[in-house]
Amino acid sequence: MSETTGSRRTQVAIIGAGPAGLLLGQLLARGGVDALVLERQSAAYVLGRIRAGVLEQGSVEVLGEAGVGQRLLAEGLPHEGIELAFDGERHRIDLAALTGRRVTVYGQTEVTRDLMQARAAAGLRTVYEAADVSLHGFEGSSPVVRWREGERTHEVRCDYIAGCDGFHGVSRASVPAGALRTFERVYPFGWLGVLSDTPPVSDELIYANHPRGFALCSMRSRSRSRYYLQCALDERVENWSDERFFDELRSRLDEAAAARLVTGPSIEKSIAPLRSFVAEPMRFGRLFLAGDAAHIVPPTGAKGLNLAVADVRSLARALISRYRTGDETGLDAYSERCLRRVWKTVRFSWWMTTLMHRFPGTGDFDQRIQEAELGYLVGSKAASTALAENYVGLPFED
Ligand code: FAS
Ligand code: PHB
Repeated sequence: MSETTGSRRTQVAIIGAGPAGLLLGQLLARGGVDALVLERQSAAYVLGRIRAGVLEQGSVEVLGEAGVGQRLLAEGLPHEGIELAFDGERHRIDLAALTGRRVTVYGQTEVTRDLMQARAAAGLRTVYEAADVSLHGFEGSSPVVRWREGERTHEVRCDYIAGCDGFHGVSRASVPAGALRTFERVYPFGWLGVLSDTPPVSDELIYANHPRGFALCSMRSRSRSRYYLQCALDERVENWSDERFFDELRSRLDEAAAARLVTGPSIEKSIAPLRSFVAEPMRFGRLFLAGDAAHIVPPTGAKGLNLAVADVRSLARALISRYRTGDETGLDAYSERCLRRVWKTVRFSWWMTTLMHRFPGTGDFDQRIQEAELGYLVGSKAASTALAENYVGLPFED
């Protein structure tokens, strides 16, 4: 029988210690707002997940504002272009020339590590391995969050709950049925990803559209590469030796890139499904959803993590304003403001996925349309600029 220990109090209970939850906690702390972060997994488990690799310029600026930009600025790799490969050739999209902005390659794992260290250094509390987290009373004015640590049940009373617990979290699942409208598209393929301590095949990212399927050459540093292959939904990681992976990657690259590919033992290998998903609205009384808890994009546009940063930036500003001045207009505008940018980014990620992947059962007509769009894209400054301004990140609204 679990026993309930004393009830704590905080201003904001944050569910999830991924990048969204930790960044929100960091921004709130700098704004004088108290928050408790509750995470289902251990810190080591959270750091062990290999996810995003590209930060928009706006995300870099927000992480700087949060006081966790030092290592990012020292170790992050500024990238001023990406390459699109098709028909055996590579075409550079000059992001900086077309938009005046750039992206930075810096792994999500490192962002999360920087946020974890900053939170610990400030003596701010994160409960890891919080089991059976449950949300209560967020439709009223005194929400309560409960969880279990071993045999003990704990609870915290708060003013607001931030659901930063990802796609499979408890927050969105706690919203009353019918109060939520969801939109979803599941893609008929996944991404098989490999991390290896080998020098990247190119200085910039290569997105390849090939008859055998999509491939992406990315990196984490000048000595650590991140590669992805489009794969069937029923693929299993154990069917892919390192040798088979790199042979298939080589077959999807142009000759020059294939010749430069340095292979080495994989230090991580995983398959991720691809989906587009949006839940509307992103607020329910005193519960606010942010990041993957509210939306999912296929990683083709490198947007998942960056969208989470944008949500959290807006929510932190609204909560700080509410506590400082009592002004709740930011909170009231949060959902509609985030969703305007979310849907534009969902569109871009869907477009990039549709453009670069081979869809099973695609007819000849659709194939020719894809080839024509690629040819137009790299030959038109207007079309390349449209890709570039989405890739470097759309402006924040507030
Ligand atoms: P996260 O899922 O990162 O964090 C949510 C946290 O909440 C997790 O730590 C989880 O353990 C915790 N949690 C869940 N349920 C809980 C509960 N009941 N109680 C307490 N805590 C709970 N984006 C890119 O831009 N590029 C990529 O290449 C890319 N690859 C990805 C691969 C995979 C397999 C996945 C799943 C996502 C990928 N993404 C990628 C998207 C990813 O980077 C997310 O956008 C990013 O992690 C969003 O951060 P959060 O919203 O914090 O969600
Ligand atoms: C990555 O490095 O993990 C990465 C980069 C760009 C993407 C997706 C993933 O579009």
